Amino acid sequence: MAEYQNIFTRIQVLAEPEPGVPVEHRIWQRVGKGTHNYWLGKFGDAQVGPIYIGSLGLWALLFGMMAVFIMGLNMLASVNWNPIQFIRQLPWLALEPPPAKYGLRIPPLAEGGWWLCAGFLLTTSILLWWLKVYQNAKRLGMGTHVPWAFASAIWLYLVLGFIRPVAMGSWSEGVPFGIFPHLDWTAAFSIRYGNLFYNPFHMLSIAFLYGSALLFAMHGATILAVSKYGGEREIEQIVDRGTASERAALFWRWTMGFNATMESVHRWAWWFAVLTTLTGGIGILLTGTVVDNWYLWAVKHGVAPSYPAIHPPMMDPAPLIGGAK
Ligand code: 07D
Ligand code: 07D
Repeated sequence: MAEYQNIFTRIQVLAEPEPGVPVEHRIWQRVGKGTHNYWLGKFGDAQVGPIYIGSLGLWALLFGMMAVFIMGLNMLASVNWNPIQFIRQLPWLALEPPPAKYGLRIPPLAEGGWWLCAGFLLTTSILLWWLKVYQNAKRLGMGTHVPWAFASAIWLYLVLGFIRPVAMGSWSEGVPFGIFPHLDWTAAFSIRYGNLFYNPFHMLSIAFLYGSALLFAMHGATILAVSKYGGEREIEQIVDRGTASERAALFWRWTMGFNATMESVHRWAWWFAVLTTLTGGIGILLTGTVVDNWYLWAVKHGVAPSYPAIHPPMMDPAPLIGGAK
């Protein structure tokens, strides 16, 4: 007799692998017949495959692998091709964008040219993967909510590495590839532009990010709590509200006087997630292009208090030290 727990484990029902609905194929076929994996079954559906790679998927993987290869080789070169040091220092290694003196020109490979190549390949890969996601949604007769949510993340990525550098007239504004180096860039960016906390779009992005975590926790917890009444069969509960939905709704009405519906909670989740990166991208695009110093902006608009008059007037220090404009 299996014990039913729904926090960490699930009961695995093993049946013949499900091939999925037939879809029209041109060149590509689904690869494999599908098998079951016990450990994956702990996290999701135990069935693995069949997988449909398709032309878009194949090209996306190839471009992505080339990008990672270029990043890896540049990082390896930066530790004198020593594989031990490469592994030891990996989190600190970087492939940096070109220096400011090159503007938007093509620099030599060793001075940021590789960064441009890797960025171009990574962007191509991500855009092809987006097309694949869109195509999959269409082929399966689904709505296109997943690709549009993904597009919102891609918007922030493009602003960070392409749109804003172009608007600023310099590739040097882009983000380096590297685990800690990209965090250093993030901190330096905030300081350079007078503290990103005062950027209202950073505030909005944070509110949606925190809101996403809260909604995810509330929704996940609610559904698990009513799964003994079949609550995880959400579609059935939308079409024919059963005792699971009734209890879940009542719980939230008792708790806070209002409840989402089985459908609307997913709309909340989608918008909160999408708006995190949508507002974030707007905030980054405005930084340095429209607003040079968010602290001074906040003082001007009455968001932050100015320092007492005992100090000389506060100026943006960046132009004095020759920072990129
Ligand atoms: C859990 C889905 C799985 C995805 C994972 C990421 C790579 C990178 C590449 C070594 C939630 C796979 C990682 C492929 C390897 C090389 C060259 C998603 C899940 C596990 N960041 N960031 C991380 C990226 C930016 C910031 C981690 C990417 C901005 C802060 C990981 C991008 C700014 C912190 C990572 C990107 C910024 C991180 C974990 C692109 C402002 C952390 C990510 C393409 C938004 C955290 C050491 C994660 C950390 C972290 C990847 C952009 C800030 C390496 C791919 C420039 C403050 N970022 N990031 O779990 O631990 O995401 O850093 O734009 O504290 Mg970042
Ligand atoms: C990066 C979308 C692009 C990713 C894509 C994925 C691959 C890998 C591989 C699966 C994450 C491509 C994937 C290539 C595939 C595998 C294996 C999404 C990305 C397409 N901040 N901050 C945000 C907070 C500070 C700064 C957002 C908090 C400081 C900068 C978020 C705090 C300074 C930027 C947020 C805080 C600073 C941000 C990111 C607290 C640093 C941005 C949202 C409590 C000293 C970004 C407007 C997101 C942004 C951003 C949160 C503090 C700098 C809400 C909670 C003041 C420069 N910050 N931040 O979803 O949009 O990112 O800003 O202190 O650029 Mg911040």
